[in-house]
Amino acid sequence: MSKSSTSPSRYTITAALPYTNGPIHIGHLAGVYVPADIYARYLRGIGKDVAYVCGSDEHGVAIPMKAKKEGISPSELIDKYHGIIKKSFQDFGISFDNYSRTSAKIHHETASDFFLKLYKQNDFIEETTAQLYDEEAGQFLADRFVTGTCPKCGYEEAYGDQCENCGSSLNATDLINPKSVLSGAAPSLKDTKHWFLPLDRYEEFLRTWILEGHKKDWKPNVYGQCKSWIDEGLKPRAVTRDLDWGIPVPLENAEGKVLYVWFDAPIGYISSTREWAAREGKDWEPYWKSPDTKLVHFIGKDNIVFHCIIFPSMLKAHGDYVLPENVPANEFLNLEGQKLSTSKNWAVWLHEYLQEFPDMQDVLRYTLTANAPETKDNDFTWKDFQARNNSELVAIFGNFINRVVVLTHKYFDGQVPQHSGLNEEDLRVLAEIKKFPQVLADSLERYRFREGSQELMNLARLGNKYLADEEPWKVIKEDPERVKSIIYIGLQVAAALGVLSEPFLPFTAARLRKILALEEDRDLGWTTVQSRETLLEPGKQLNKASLLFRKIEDKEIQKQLDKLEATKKANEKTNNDIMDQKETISFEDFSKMDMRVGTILEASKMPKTKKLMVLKVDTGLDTRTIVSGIAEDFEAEDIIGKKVTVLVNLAPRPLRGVESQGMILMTENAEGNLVFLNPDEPSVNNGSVIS
Ligand code: B3M
Ligand code: ZN
Repeated sequence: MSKSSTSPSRYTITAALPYTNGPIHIGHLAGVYVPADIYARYLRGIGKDVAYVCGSDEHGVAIPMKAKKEGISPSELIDKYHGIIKKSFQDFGISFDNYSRTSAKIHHETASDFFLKLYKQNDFIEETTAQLYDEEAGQFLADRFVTGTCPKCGYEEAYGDQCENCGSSLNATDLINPKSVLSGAAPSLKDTKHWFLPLDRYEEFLRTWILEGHKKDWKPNVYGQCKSWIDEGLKPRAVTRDLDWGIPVPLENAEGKVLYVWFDAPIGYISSTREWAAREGKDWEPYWKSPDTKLVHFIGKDNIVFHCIIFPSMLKAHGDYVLPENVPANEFLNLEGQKLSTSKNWAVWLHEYLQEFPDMQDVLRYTLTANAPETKDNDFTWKDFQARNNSELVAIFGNFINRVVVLTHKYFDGQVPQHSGLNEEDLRVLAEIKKFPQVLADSLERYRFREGSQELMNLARLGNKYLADEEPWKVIKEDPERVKSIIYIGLQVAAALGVLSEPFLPFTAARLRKILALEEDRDLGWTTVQSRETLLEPGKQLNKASLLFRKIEDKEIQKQLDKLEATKKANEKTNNDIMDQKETISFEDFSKMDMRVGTILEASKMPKTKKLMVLKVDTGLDTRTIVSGIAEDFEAEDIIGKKVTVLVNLAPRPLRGVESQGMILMTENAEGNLVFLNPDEPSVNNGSVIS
């Protein structure tokens, strides 16, 4: 394949380190691990030097929180899920060169050294500031220990360090109405010393490197998020925390303080590379410091700010590292129309899939790639999974291979026939085969894995259609010589599939190469599919045919749907578990609130957010703007004219640049969907006081 002379020879590919607070599910696979694996396998296939690294992310507040919930220690929790995650990746064919873990000694050393270098270079601001503190729990509230309303988008379950709705990175003190996850109390403020990375100092560097340098080659969803953060102004971010779980800050007078998980975790890519290089007897530094290394981070969209703004600023400050060439973040995958949720068990867990669909890793790989949320959130349905398998993998790819191999055994004792001449259609098919390595490379080099998977299926279609058009099972009666050419051509397509399918369908490719007895053919690869005249030489003895895919029956899909239905019922029951009553208030406390009946006059979704809607509400007192987090539950046109209950004397607050002047009161139904609180008597006028 024609590759530009400047294309790098060495690649470091990283995949987001999964938290060891739960197993891997299809959202992780579709967003990060399957596309990264396709890319790594492809690059190896074209002869590149690849380090594909990952590992478990074992620090951060999410770990002790989950450990407490499971009644075990954080160490027991990380060992449990590190084992489950690592094994499920192996069994699913995610071909990391190394899968490490951030509790490893080599990572503590690497992260501590990294921190100390920046500290000694005065790259941090050391400051004592007032941080959120839970008097009842007796501890500071960092990250997931506190939730509140995101000041950027109004999402009401934002964490202290990040808002999962708009992806913003936050300081806990930014949250509106913060609440301790430990005690439910409103936190107080208490002074504490931390070290801050002054991101504002890197604004010019980030503008040049990203906004000018990667305007064309970074995905619009990634570039857009970076631009809005940089344009909104970057602030210093604390890179240490008051926690007892994590990497101790390697300084005197820093007892009880650890590195912030998002400071240490990306350094985990470097320590995983070091661990791999030590094991392989390689030098790790070229993979992170050589200018002819291409660094690519595979992540989900909620990790963009950490991989495009914070970690690159850290690498820049350190001074001798390369910067990521691309960060092709995917959007989110939903399941049967609902957001995937670890806490609600609304997921297809990888380790469970592998038990319930043994030897069908490639069916899930293919379905998740063909429907990948590359440019917008997408939905996984079990019906589609069945259709992708039955109508494409079985009916096209598998059917073609089985036919051509069975007929080779039936007519030629399993030997590749020596043809006596090729006609125009035969030559056209041979020419088509030669185009596919470049066609696929063009998709994969641009991280378009969905497109690539469909191009691969087009190669299978080419073979399937050729065979169906040529009908060797009929021609054999009157022209057996012709059948030699037909089967010869069909087998050349099969051999090309045995090579080019490997990045997408590694298990299938291995089985196919075995059927075609191609394992010993060491030099048959991506470039030779294009350059070599004959991929399968006449006279070569094939192994016996075996089915590459099997049909998935309706009852198997129904079993999965029933499983999700049971989860939904269990969640409804939990939803109905009534939240404890809040602390008692006085009548005068209550009487301070001024609630009125209002009517929604206008409604529109707020751009670039998932949950927010901007409403114009007639409160009887006036017509005002109110921003409400209801966009995932209602369409704008459906709520115009609706009577609502409005808290009219709530202090106005800016949400994503729009001033919200009040709050619409909502509650949830049994399915967890939002519903309005409104008078069931339509004659109640706007402005009527609720008391
Ligand atoms: N552990 C995954 C997440 O935010 C996080 C990625 C770290 S990559 C350095 O879900
Ligand atoms: Zn937000």
